[in-house]
Amino acid sequence: MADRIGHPGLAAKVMGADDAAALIGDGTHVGMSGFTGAGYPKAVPSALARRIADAHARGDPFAVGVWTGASTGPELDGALAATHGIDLRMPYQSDPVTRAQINAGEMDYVDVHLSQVAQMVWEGFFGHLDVAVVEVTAVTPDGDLVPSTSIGNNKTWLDLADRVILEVNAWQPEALDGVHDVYYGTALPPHRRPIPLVHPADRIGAPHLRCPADKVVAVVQTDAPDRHVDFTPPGRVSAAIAGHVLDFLGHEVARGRLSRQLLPLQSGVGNVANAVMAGLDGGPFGPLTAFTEVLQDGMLALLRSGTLATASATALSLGKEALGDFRANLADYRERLVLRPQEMSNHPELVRRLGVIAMNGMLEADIYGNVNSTHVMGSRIQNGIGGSGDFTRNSYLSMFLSPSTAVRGDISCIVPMVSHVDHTEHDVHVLVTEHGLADLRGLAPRQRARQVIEHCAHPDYRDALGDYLDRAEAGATGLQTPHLLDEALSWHVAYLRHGTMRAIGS
Ligand code: 0RQ
Repeated sequence: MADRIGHPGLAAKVMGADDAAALIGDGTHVGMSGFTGAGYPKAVPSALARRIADAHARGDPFAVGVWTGASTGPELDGALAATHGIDLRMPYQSDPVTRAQINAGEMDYVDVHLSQVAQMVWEGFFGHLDVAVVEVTAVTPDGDLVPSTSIGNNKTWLDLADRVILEVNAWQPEALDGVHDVYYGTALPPHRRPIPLVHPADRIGAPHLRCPADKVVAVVQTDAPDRHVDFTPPGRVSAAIAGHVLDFLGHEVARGRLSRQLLPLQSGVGNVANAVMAGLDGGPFGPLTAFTEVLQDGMLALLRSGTLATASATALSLGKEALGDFRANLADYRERLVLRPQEMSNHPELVRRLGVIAMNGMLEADIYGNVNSTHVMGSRIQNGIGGSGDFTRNSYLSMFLSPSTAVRGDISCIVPMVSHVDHTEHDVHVLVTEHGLADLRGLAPRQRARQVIEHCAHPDYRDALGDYLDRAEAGATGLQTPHLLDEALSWHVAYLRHGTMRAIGS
């Protein structure tokens, strides 16, 4: 382990997690590493949670602002939220305890496009960054940092924080060294230059993160695994959605709009996304590339089989089996995988230049193509927008994939008007459910509505939606996007009346 810390000055700063956490006080803004359960610090956040709990037991106030790359693990979000020790969280979370506190109004949450976090922090919108807590794989003799299984916002945290606490995790394979590409050419307007990346595999930066040794106040040694989420094998609904996506891509190739190599793929997280990736394996397309933020099991399998030639991301998010495979075959994968800061993996300039095909999940879409990714019943946060907006708004082809109903069929995911808008009708090209696919490109709103109802809505809800549209066309105050506002807005309220809201918890 000691040889993981090649810099003598930093080796001299090794201490226990409790001593490191003692350097973080009440009111501190803490930038932590971590993205979709990969590369987050495993020891200091839990030690900080204990420190906060002790302070609260004494009757002393103690809360910190927690900024990360994206979601983390129970040792970070879960532990800190359980102590009521987070006053503001950003930019993305998927932790049940954190979610409950946000929805109880006990924790502020700022849901930010992941590509924009770095610039917003540089511009000072969240206040000053006091401390960075960053997991790394190793420290080089020069004091440079070998990142671990995610990069996220680590470059920004290390650049901006007054003080840095490093966790050197012996569980992370040393062979990760060389996988990363940290671009140091970013700047704020008006000093920005074109980013010299024209292919997902391009390397335009350095393999390591930089951090002045004198900013490092503590080095904590850990040997702890990343959280892993096991995916279930694709069920009937996911497989049907994947089938529609694959047929559609085949159709686009047949029309000459895409080649068999398609365009760089971005895929959100979850079982549906994994099912699409599984469907691509052994299919007619390839060799493929990915320009995405998270590499999950399905994409790793595509890399293994060679269907995917190369992948660019900011983090891994692997189930147990895939993680084992990744660690065992890292020598092979490392040649075809690049991990970048999230301001690069999700960068609008790059997503637009490369012509990415974006595929993300959603909670609901309306008949005109507006999408809600974040708020159940318009008010309760689920996770956050994450990178879905970065990719959707800038991609060549933006798709949203979802089962047609939620909560055992009690809720239609196709509604007259979404209860919260994350992605507007202008940015959403294709909607897919297990019942079919609606290609909304080139269609006027009323044409889109017919397509969405016919192809995507569950048969149980098709008549009600069709009836709504008929009556809206007959009675709305305008026919560009006909709505009966009292009915559109009460569509969700009907679920409340039927008690479904109680069934899904509050
Ligand atoms: O509730 O958790 O109580 O069972 O919402 O729904 O079906 O498990 O959905 O895991 O595919 O995630 C949009 C959340 C979909 C995800 C979202 C209820 C449902 C369930 C979750 P339970 P599922 P998935 C890359 C890109 C934003 C970030 C993003 C997401 C729970 O895709 O977070 O895309 N996206 N990032 O029962 C009421 C509806 C509902 C509903 C589902 N219409 N009404 N409840 N639910 N639909 C990754 C990153 O950015 C890091």
